[in-house]
Amino acid sequence: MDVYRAGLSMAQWRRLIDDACRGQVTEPIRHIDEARGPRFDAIFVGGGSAGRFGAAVLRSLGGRPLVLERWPFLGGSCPHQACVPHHLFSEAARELDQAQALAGRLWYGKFDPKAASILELVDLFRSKRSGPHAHMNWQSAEQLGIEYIVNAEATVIDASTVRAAGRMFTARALVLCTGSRTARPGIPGEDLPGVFDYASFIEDLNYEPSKIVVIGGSKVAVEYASFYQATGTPTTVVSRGALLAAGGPGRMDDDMRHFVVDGMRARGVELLEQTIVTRISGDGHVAAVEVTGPGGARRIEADFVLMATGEQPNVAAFFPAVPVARDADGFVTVDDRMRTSVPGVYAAGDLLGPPLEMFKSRRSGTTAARNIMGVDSEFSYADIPDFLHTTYEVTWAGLSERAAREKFGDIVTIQVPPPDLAPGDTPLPMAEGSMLYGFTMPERTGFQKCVIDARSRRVVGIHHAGYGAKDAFQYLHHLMTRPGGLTIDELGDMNELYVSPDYFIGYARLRSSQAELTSM
Ligand code: COM
Repeated sequence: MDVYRAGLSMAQWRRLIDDACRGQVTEPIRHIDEARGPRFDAIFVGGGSAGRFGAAVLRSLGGRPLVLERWPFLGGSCPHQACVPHHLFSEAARELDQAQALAGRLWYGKFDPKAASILELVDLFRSKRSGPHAHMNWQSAEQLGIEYIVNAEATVIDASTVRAAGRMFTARALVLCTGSRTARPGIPGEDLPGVFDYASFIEDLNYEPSKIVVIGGSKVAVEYASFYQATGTPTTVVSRGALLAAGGPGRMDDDMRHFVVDGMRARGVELLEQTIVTRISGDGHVAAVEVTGPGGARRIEADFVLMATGEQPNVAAFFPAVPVARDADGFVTVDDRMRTSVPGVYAAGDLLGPPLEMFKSRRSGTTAARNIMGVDSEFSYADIPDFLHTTYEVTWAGLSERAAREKFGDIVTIQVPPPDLAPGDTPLPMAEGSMLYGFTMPERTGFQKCVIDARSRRVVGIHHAGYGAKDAFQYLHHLMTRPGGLTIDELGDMNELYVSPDYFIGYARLRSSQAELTSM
């Protein structure tokens, strides 16, 4: 189907995408300027964040990109199965947390777990997700002028040739951005009906779970378990190691991690750490998860299991035709310019491995595009701000207190609540999103810590569990990583919009007149 210059409306795009997702439109959807022939400056194999943003930048720099995508829309897994539904569920988790905690108080009625349906929320997402999809297709065509083919599998033939929609396309550079999927560890029973991953949970759920086991200890495990429990559905997390250990050490601060994990436990999530799943059992449908851990062997009944067992890259479209070097987990290795080991072939997005975050995809795609167009550009994702959701938004950037001590020796911290007070002793931190907790359950308002190198006075780590600090952190991280960094004195001279979710500006002002900084 040729949609070039067709000027499809959002409603037309939505209908077309919905029909294609249902299998009613199977032909490729082509937005290509046929008059210019099949030769491009770069072909982006995969139309997620990396491909879409990379193509937009390449075109801005005067190049001709082609994006090839197997789904009938651009934007990738983010709006379809990953980030966007996750954010919907996290917002629900936050609201439900308050509804459970304050049940029978203020305007909250008795909490009815039957009214908080996981299936209903998944259905809501499924019924409306083509709205964002349509926007991506419309924007890419109408505002960005990107040429693309969606609803078509691409096969890479060699480092400059790709076949898609029954035709051959060539380019002087390829950008591989085919994403990743959940790695299945090979646990007996993991293929039983009722065992899902974050993608099949969206695609296939057709019943209301009543008892859930989440397998894994990373972000996905923590996020989905928090949501399930917040709906009132009893949830157990089984993790081989300590929960969220992959975020640290050196990344997630120990005190913040404890606040987060203790908070999950306090809300009723059963956490089994250092525990191995030996078998998932059931007759025609999952019925139990068998585990062995510090307490011995145990059988946990469940009618729903979520595999949150890490990711593996999607390489079938290009490997081994283009034999790029890969790491021990199969992810494609690149340098800071996103160049793979094969000349002229770049890679971007989730294909590069953790962290699997959308901004990393966008920036790695745009870095590849710039370099292809001769604009020298580097992107290192070793030091990035990061976040997850429980019933809180949990955000961090820079170093944990422990890692900062190892690196700089003399460290001061600004911490709320301060280390000498228990969370329930003070209603702080309290801000938008936690005001109601501040006056009812002060131990639930949140946690924050700013880590400062005492000698240079530079802020080297920021950590926040609460509501609404992501915006602040993305800008603070930029300031922290400028050549001169961000000092406590500069932080204290900013104008805070009281009461802002993190207390760093006000507290920095209370301390920044000190010649010898002390913690608070
Ligand atoms: C975001 C998808 S949901 S993209 O990064 O805008 O392509």
